[in-house]
This record gives sequence, C-alpha cells and structure tokens, in this order.
Amino acid sequence: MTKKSIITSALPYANGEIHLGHVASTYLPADITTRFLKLKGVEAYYICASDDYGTPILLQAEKEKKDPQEYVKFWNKRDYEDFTALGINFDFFYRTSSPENITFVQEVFKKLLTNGHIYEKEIIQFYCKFDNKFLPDRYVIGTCPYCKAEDQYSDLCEKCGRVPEEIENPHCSICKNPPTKEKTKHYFFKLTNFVQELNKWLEEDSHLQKDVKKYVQNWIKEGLVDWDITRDIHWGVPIPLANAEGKVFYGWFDNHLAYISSTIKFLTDKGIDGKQFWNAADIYHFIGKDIVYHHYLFLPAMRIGIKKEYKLPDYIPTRGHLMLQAKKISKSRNWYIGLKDFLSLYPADYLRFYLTLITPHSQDDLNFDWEEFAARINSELIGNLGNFVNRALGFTQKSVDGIVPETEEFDSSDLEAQNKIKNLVNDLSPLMEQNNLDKTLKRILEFSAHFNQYFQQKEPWKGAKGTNNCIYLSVNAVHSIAIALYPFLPESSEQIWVQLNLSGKVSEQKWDSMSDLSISTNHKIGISSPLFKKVEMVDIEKHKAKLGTNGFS
Ligand code: B3M
Ligand code: ZN
Repeated sequence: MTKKSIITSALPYANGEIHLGHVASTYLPADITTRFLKLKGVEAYYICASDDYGTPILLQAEKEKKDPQEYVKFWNKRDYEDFTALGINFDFFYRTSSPENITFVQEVFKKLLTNGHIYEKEIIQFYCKFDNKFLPDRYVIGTCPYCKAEDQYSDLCEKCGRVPEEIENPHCSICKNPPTKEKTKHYFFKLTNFVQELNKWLEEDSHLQKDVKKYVQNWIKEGLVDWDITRDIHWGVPIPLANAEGKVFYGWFDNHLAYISSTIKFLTDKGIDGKQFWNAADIYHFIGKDIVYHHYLFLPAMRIGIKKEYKLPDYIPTRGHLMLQAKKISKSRNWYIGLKDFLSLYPADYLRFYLTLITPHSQDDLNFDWEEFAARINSELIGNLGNFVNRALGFTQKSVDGIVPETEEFDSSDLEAQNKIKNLVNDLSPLMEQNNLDKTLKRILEFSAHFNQYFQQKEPWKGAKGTNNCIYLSVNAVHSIAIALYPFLPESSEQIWVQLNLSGKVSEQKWDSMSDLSISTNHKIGISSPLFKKVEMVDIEKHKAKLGTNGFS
C-alpha cells in the first residue's frame, strides 16, 4: 500500500434518482475503502462526479422541456444530497460538464490524434427530416432484429440485452416518423492499436480480479473493434477541430476522463500538484460489472494512447448487480427502491450494514430481500453487536458508576479475550486490503459474538472474583469495535465513541489502535443508550406491498 490513493466510483448519470442498485456495488464499497485507507494514514481522496452528457440525458431533458444544463444541474445536486444522507463521503463531487473536464477531454483527443490513434470515416446515420437532426442511439426506436421485441432503442434491446446491428422498422423517437439515412463524418478511436499493451497490462497488474481479467482477455482474443467517438448532437464536449462543427464526443469518451480532471481540479485547489499526486498514488476505480468493457479496455487504452501521462488503474473492484426480491431492478416497472425513500424509513447504517454483508468482492449478483434485511438487522446488528455494546457499557455504568476498575490476575478466558483484542487488527487488515468487505464485517460480528459469550460466561452481575477483569476487557472490546466498525457504520461508530466518553472522533484514530487496550483503569465512560431500534415485521410487510407501485419511486 502506498501512502497516497485516489478512489473513484462509476459516475452516476445525471438523469434520475439514486436507488439501492447503484449503491451496493460501487458507492458503498468505495466509501468503506476510502474510510479504511484514511484510518490507515493514507492520504486518500474519494472523487466522483455526475455523468452529464449522452443522448439519453438530452432526450429526457427535451421531453421535460428543460435546458439540458439546468436538467443535469438538478440531478447533480440531488444525487449528491442522497449520497451524503447515506454517509457516502466524497472528498469532491464534480461533473463531466465542468470547464476543466471539457478542456481536458479536448486536449486528450488532440494528443490521441497526434499519436495516430484517431481516424475519420464517413458513416451512414439515421436522420429525421422533420426534426432536422441526426438520430444517434436512443433517438431511434424500432424492433429488435434478434428477439423481435418492439419499441427498443437502436443502441440496446432491453428485452434481450443485445446491441442490434440494425434495428428493424426504425422510427424517430421524437416525432415517430421513419428516418432517412444520411452520410456523416465520424471520428474513430483505434482501440485495435492497443491489443499488445492491453494484454501486457492485464497480465502485469496483479491487483485486477482474476475472473474479470479472464473474460476481458477473451474479448481481446475474439477481436476488438474501433470505437465511434462522435455524436451529431449539440449536448456534449465539442470536438475541437475546425471541420467538426456540430459534433460532440460520445459520452464514454469524456466521462471517465472526469476521474482525472476532477481529481486535478480538487488537488490544485488545495495547492497540490495533481498530476504528480495521481502518478504517485494507488488508483482505484470501483464499478459494477456492466461497465467492465469500458474500464478494462477503453479507459486503459486511452491512457496508453497519451503515453501514460496519467497512470492506469491499480485496482478496478468489480461487483455484481443487485436484485430486488429476486427480480431484476427496473425503473420503468417501478421495481426499485429510491435511496432517499429508503432513508426516510431506516437509518443509513442499517442499509450500509445489510448491503455490505450481502455484497461479495466478485461479480456474483446479490439480492435485496426485505425479510432478510429485517432478520439480519434484528439478529446480527442488534442482537449481537448492539447488544454487546449496550450490555458492556450499561453494566459498567450501573455497577461501578461508569468508572473502569482496577484489574486482577487474568484467568484463561480473560487471556483469551485479551488476545482477541490484540489480534483483531491482524485478523481484519488482510481482508480489508483484499477488499473483502463482507468478510471483514463478518469477522467484526464474530468478535462481538465472542465477547457476548465471554460476558455471559463471566456473569459479572454476581460480583464474584473476575468481575473487574470482565468490565475492563469488555469496555476495551467496545473501543476496538468502534474503530473496526467505522468504515462500515460511521455514524454508529462515532456514537459508541461518545458513549465511551473518549476525546476526538473515531475518524481521527488509527486503524491499528483497535488492538490497543487503550481504555485504562479510572477512565469514566459516558452515558450509554441502545444504538439501534428493532425492525418491525409489520412495517416490512407494508414496504413489500409498495414494491411495483410508484410508492417507492
Ligand atoms: N455513467 C453509469 C453506468 O453505466 C455511467 C458510468 C460512467 S463511469 C466513467 O453505470
Ligand atoms: Zn423525427
């Protein structure tokens, strides 16, 4: 691990609210990782931005009769607020339509051009004579040539998931008239120039996930295709050439460059040399598995194409899709839960806890299930962890006035408990370093379960010999939990800190200090109260009934 890190997560399209599906695979794991790195003393920054360009956004803005600039501004703000409510703590949340990104994208394009990675080609495009415009991507609707599903976009059939070569029965999505075909000049990025270098990088970067790597290597074997990076629309980064008026870049040409341009802007404002920092840092891009192609091929190829002026990612943690009650999330069928709505029902930490536990560091899909959510909150978060913290602190308050007592000679179970504390950091760190966040959280739960048993077995309420040891070690175990839990449940962790009556904040502590017995005799703890409230099954039934209606949209 180096002493510097930049963490990014896939940039949300600025055209709709954040829902649970977005959070599980990217934003939450990235946030947990950043908080962990910061505790480790790494100078880590979590950078994100709204993804403002692209035909879906322009089309939606036009439908709502809004200026696209205004439209994306609204969603940029709203998304940021929703993320913040979940405790997703970006150091900087910017936008792909920023002046810095526009300049940067144009510079990168010119360098790629100079380096021989761009070429022009005349192509045939759908054109609407009534609307007087070219009709890229979503502007054309028709029948999927593969599965015959009607009303599909020309760039993606949502029924069968394929990208039609040529849609059948095409019509303009604005005025519904059949389009004509016209010639237009487009710019292409020569992805095929990079086969060798991409293979080399995939082989050499030992941090990349093996399963993902394998199928990316297969795609390369099957043959890459050059990317059409032009769109004949007015919403996007303008192509900076005299004869390219009215043309902008395809959204996937400019969006990932905002990882870099936003970082540079943020660091420059802090008086830090952004480029130098980027190249000295570990670079993490957290993504969902649907955008592997873009992040494992397109993005590295573009960086290689500008002679690695900005280094390639070290880590691309890739996770699967979230299902909802075992069904695919779909906004159009109201089969989703908006983040804001969820947080009006339950605290952020409940969601962070449950999603972390069900999200492995792999491409396997995951499933949000209301009943399982309730069961795991009630039994694991409350029954195990919350119970131990409350029991230990409550008993200390009641029996010794909150003052940590002098210890006596440790017996074998005390020694075992002490060892658990001393070994905790060595237990958790390797898991965190491999981004196995679910496994780390499970270990923390095991730690707390051990202390529940220890407490139970010691029966300190009987006041027999060994009671003081039990109080001392239990309070110290609560201290360990507060630190270990911080990346996962930051709010609850800070609350525990206050109940322990410790100075400063958990966010200012060192990760390794979870294994110190730093609460000593005579320390007076604060007022303890239950951290969590049970999830009621009657409520769960109500939430379930709302799914599929627009009650959750
Ligand atoms: N805006 C969202 C997605 O496809 C897309 C990610 C961009 S990351 C540079 O999930
Ligand atoms: Zn039309």
